[in-house]
Amino acid sequence: MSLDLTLHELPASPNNLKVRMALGFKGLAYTRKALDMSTPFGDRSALIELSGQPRTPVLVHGETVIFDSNGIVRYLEANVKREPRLFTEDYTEFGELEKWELFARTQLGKPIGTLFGMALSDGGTAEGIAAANAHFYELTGELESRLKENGFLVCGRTTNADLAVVALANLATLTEEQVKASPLLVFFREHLQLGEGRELTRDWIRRHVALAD
Ligand SMILES: N[C@@H](CCC(=O)N[C@@H](CS)C(=O)NCC(=O)O)C(=O)O
Repeated sequence: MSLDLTLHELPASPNNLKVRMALGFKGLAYTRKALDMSTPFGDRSALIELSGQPRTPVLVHGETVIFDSNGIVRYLEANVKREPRLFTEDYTEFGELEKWELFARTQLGKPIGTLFGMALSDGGTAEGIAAANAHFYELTGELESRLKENGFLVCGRTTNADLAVVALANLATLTEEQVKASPLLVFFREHLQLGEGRELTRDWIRRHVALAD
């Protein structure tokens, strides 16, 4: 489906990956514009002028500008292309779906945020890295049990719950090819692992990340 869609992104970032998986899942073609990162924190002026805030992802659809990854996915579903669905009509399931979005942001995001902090400062300590991995491993245990039922987090199919959690969990399964352009991702490839007993999680990440290609 060809529409006037442009994604302003930081290619290595989880929230941007979430939106690219959503666009791929819905079969929407779009233009990618990477943030200029030639200075340490990147030049945010164009992004701020465009959307009133400094963070990626920002999606432009014709004259409409949308920021925040979950906001963008909701916008796509409600206004651009309903099917295939990333949300649900069911009231209770919708609540479950939003709980997993919150799990990504408030729980899985914690050890990942700690590692981002380390990568962006002094590289952290071996103890700090081990503690973040132990926390991450405990949380992915919840995913592995959940995926045993039918291979998805809610609704028995791909939803934004899967995309939100995969976007972060993917940092533990990065390939050499995927980290080529980003020293930050090299840090994750070297210092974050899924560990043993996470085969369903590993396969579920791989299936969903492929949507972004
Ligand atoms: N709530 C926002 C968070 C956006 C956000 O934190 N974006 C990060 C990338 S994942 C960003 O732009 N980081 C650039 C930076 O601060 O260097 C969303 O979900 O889109």
